[in-house]
Amino acid sequence: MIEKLVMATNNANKLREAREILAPLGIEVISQREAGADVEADENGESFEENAVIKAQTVYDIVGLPVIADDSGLCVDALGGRPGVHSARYAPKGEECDKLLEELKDVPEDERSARFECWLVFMDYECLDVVTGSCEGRISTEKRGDNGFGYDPVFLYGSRTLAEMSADEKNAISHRGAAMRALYDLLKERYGE
Ligand code: ITT
Repeated sequence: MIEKLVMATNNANKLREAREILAPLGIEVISQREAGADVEADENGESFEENAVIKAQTVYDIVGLPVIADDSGLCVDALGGRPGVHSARYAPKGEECDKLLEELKDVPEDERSARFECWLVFMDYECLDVVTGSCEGRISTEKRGDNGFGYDPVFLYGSRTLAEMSADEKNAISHRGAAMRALYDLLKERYGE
């Protein structure tokens, strides 16, 4: 089984979550910077999958070790799936929840369905795998909770926002948790325990 992966991301929260999810499964995750790849990929793809492959390839070309890359985002039904692939650029960091609440201010509670999606790519020599995970919920009418990052304070899973959950609780139901566990299953099948 693979014991070490490089994660192609500059998002410290994603890195932390990947470590929390994969460490108990025996896989150490090191950051692209720790691996010597201090780069920002040009995320000009039109889909989560394309962008995840671009990120993985950018870092793999430098480090030459097994790499994972996560492209993820929030798709809001009342907005036709926006911000979707543009979630990171929807608003300045720290202002994304307020902007979303403002955009949805006239949308009734039963029309506020949304989902987080995660496309996770594994890249190694002659090897490219893509797995996905999603998390269904609704957009709240106010921010709640201090945990997590990004849109977590306005994403309701049941009666709580993701920002009101502990790290373990979020990882157990999140899009990233689902994708990381799917990747683990795939690697286990290929490389054994
Ligand atoms: P890297 O490209 O370096 O990995 P990034 O933050 O730019 O970092 P993405 O392009 O995949 O990553 O954008 C994902 C955005 O979607 C992220 O910045 C958040 O705003 C949002 N997002 C993704 N997963 C989330 C989560 O678990 N909780 C809250 N917001 C999330």
